[in-house]
Amino acid sequence: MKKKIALIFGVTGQDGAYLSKLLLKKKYIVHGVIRRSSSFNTSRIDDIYQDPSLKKRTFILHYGDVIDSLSVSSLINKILPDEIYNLAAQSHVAVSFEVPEYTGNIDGLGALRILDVIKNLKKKKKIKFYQAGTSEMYGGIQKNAQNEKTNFEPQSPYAAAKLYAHWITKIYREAYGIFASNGILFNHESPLRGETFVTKKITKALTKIKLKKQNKLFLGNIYSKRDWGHAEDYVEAMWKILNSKKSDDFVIATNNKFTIKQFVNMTAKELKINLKWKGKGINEKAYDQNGNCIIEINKRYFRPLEVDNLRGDYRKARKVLKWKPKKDIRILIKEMVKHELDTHD
Ligand code: NAP
Ligand code: F7E
Repeated sequence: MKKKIALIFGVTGQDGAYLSKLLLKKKYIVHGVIRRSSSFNTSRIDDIYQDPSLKKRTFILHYGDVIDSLSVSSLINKILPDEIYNLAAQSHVAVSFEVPEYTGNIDGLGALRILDVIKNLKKKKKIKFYQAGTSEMYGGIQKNAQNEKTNFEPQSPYAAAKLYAHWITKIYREAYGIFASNGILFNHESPLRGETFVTKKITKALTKIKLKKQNKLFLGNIYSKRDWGHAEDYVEAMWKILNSKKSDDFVIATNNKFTIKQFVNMTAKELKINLKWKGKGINEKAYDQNGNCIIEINKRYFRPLEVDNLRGDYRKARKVLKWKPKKDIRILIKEMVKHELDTHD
């Protein structure tokens, strides 16, 4: 049987790495797009790298960028993949307030650039398209669990850009009959998570504090709530979305939410640190069993607008895709802490 061909934009990121590994296991030929960088940016995929001198490669990397239409078009025309996964993004919400135009260009227009090439190729090859949407699009003050019918109320340049990508995907699906689907993924984490996201920051810092290699961790708003899943489960959902009968939009989540403070407490417990919280607001602090202050709040990490309360209702994915999360927050924290203990320098 002919092997399926996938093209991943954003292959060097957390999800790109897990998705590549999943697709290789499923016997795909995987093409990944990497950006030119002055230092190596491939650490997450080094373990599956295949030397270009190898004859029958199944994992092939190309230089490109979703803000460069020429590279997007020439890569798609050359590879003619069966499936395209658009994971490319400036994915940090707080950073998007610093670089809003850049974020809009990558996270919003990036999707359009890919979709338009697919549209023009339609007669030559039917390519399926996955757009990496986000729970941040819901934003606002949400009371109930969010599903595919919940209104969007983005609260950051990142979320606004992703919402453009969400709608343009839907528009190209409906206007041109392209198999183009949106995943609306809630936060998902792993040992491969970027260092500045809160779960990685917490697991890394508390491990270092435990090992006496760091004194203190500074955090922002510890009362926002997130629905955290494991990236390994979520890339499986991406694949199921593109291999479903019909293109559509799906919420992928766990339907459980925790505050950042609860995540801190669970991580501390895993590391056998006895935490005691004292004070309120910006003066809230956490102390270890020896009375050392190891966590403080710093205004620097607060955002101009916050998304307070996210919890995803993934019933549609469970019914249509037969998908459900396998790893809960406790397993996630265990894995992240183990990784930090195993790799600390
Ligand atoms: P990530 O670790 O930040 O990875 C982002 C990827 O996009 C990296 O490979 C990055 O390359 C690449 N990229 C950035 N700008 C690009 C450009 N101009 N052209 C081509 N590639 C570019 O993000 P992630 O956590 O894996 O998330 C994957 C996708 O899902 C993102 O679109 C994110 O916004 C979205 N998402 C994530 C979550 C989550 O909780 N993780 C939830 C919902 C949606 P470099 O390595 O060179 O920077
Ligand atoms: O923040 C609070 C912060 O940066 C989570 C991205 O993958 O998921 C991610 O976006 C919460 C926020 O993730 C710190 O204010 C407190 O309420 O880990 P985060 P995010 O903003 O939810 C969505 C679904 C995506 O699509 C994004 O691409 O934690 N928080 N103190 C902090 N956050 C950070 N980063 N650092 C702190 O010190």
